[in-house]
Amino acid sequence: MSEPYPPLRLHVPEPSARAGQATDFGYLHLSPAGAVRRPPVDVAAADTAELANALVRVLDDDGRAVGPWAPAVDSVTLRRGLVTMLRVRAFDARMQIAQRQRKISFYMQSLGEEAIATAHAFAIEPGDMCFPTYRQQGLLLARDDIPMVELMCQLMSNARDPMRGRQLPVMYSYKRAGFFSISGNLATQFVQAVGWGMASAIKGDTRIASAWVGDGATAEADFHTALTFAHVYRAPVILNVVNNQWAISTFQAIAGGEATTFAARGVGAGIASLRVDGNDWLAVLAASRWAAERARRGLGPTLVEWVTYRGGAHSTSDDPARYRPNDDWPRFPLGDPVARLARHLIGLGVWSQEEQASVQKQLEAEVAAALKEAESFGGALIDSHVPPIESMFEDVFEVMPPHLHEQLRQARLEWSQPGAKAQPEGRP
Ligand SMILES: Cc1ncc(C[n+]2csc(CCOP(=O)(O)OP(=O)(O)O)c2C)c(N)n1
Ligand SMILES: [Mg+2]
Repeated sequence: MSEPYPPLRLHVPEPSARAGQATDFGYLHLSPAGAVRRPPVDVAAADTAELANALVRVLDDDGRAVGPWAPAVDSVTLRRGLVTMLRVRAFDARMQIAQRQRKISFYMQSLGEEAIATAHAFAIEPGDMCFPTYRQQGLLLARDDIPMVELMCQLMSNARDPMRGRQLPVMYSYKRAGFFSISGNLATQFVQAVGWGMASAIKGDTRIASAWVGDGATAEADFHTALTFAHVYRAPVILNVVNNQWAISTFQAIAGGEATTFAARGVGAGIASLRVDGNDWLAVLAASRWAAERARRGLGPTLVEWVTYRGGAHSTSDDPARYRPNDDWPRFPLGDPVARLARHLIGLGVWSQEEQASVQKQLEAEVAAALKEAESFGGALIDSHVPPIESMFEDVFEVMPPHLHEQLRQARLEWSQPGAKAQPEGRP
């Protein structure tokens, strides 16, 4: 008689460590810098299977750029790349404090992930359209035409908020900068980007799309739907998966990153895919250029998994000390993207610790001045600022319909009653 089967059990993935313990980062399966081959842009999707399971890296432990992925990039661009990352970090740090000071209600920083959005911004062209999540502020802060003060006004929903308070803080929107309105509904970015890329091809345009999603959000059906459409129609799109190891308090293994990689999802869907060191500014630049070139040449989509670590809390409403070790980020084997690029530039003789300290000071002054200016337009929570009642009704329809006129009249009347809680600013 054969042995009876044991009772069935489900596997529930767990991170190797929780608070007070030490994470075993062996699960990351890293490749040495320079070890992964760089195929031609017209590679068949199936021939990228090995690349989707390895890790494309350029900067080695001594800060040298090695291997076939080392991009051609001049020292002016490299310096700009580093300053941009420092700018994002300075902005994030100040906004984090501003939330604690009750100047803004909510913030989401990209600490530790700055290389991904900033280097990607250097690899795409004006007119291309990014469909970002809330952690790609680097795409905007890499540009000269987006004033920092305007982002702060958005965070404050004040009189100069380009979104007029109709988006949650952090959910920026900049058509002119190729930055599609951020949606809080995760993974919608993927279907929208593929659709936009398909429309670009249908119109015979040359512009490409860049889609963004986190490790956790790949578990959404939209992610898989987008992959199917992108593959079938060879949509001109870069499919970015930022694997920062966590989805709020949920470890990436729960979204399916334990026994396979997120990049391998792309290969399974017939899409050329790469797994890349997201803390290596040069690797991000090189892989983004490679993917953009494929899209622009009509070779179809590329899925890129950027391996990184969410250095800070998920948002200002989160406390990661409750679910992961505090020293994870300093112990993360791929290090700090800022320190790694700085080391490379110092090695090339085009940067120094002293210059970094002085640039840091300048950036902090830039951020402080922008915050002061933003506050002058009202909106800091601590000032109990209440926007004019009219702003609730204006700019919804091109011409305000009669029923809104009537509601506005009633609202004005109610606000003017004695005992109304707060008096909004009147309008002449
Ligand atoms: C469809 C949907 N489900 C759930 C949420 C709530 N939520 C907001 S952020 C988040 C975690 C997302 O994690 P990940 O995709 O890894 O991105 P990260 O925050 O790490 O950048 C969740 C579950 C949401 N906004 N939308
Ligand atoms: Mg995540």
